[in-house]
Amino acid sequence: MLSCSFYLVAAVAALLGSCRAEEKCAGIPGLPGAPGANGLPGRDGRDGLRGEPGPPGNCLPASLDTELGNVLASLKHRIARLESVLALNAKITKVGDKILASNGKEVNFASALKSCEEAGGTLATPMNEEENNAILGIVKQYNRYAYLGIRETEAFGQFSSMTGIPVNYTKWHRYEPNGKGKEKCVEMYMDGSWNDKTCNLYRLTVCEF
Ligand SMILES: [Ca+2]
Repeated sequence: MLSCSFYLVAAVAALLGSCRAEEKCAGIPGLPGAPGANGLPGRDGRDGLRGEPGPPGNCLPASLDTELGNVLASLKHRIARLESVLALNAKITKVGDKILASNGKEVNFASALKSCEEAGGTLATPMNEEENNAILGIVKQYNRYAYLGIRETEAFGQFSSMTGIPVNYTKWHRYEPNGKGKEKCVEMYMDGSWNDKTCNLYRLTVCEF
């Protein structure tokens, strides 16, 4: 019995002794823990290095610029010749930067304005004596009164162009305007003078471009 107990104690002592000798015991590895929560965002980093220069912009090379310039000059020359042909045939009248033209139709103010706008212009609006005379030339050519691109504003006796600009130049006939708010449109007489008139009459359409 004694020898059995001795061996048992000796075996335990040997086991403890071997653990002490290695300072740690080899156990079963534990399960991995759950992932931690995300940390706060870090601070901004420092500026990066300067990049390479970008590609060149859309500037045209000088040679192509010259070529375009020649094309434009050629187009301008051609358009000028076409204008001369149209003017020769009394289809258009050039005055300053404006081109005047009529389709020869006599309609009410709204229809006349619509025709001009659909063609990319507006009703002829004389801004000075030269332009008034140019419109008069067309009025005489067709021998018809024409509506001008001038209308009375909400304020009686005040007239403005279709874009709302008050007219500085005027050519009222004697005792005109006399509509007192009842003649909102303006017609040109055969002598180039103006008369405020109702807008529902049939007058020559003269456009400016
Ligand atoms: Ca009148």
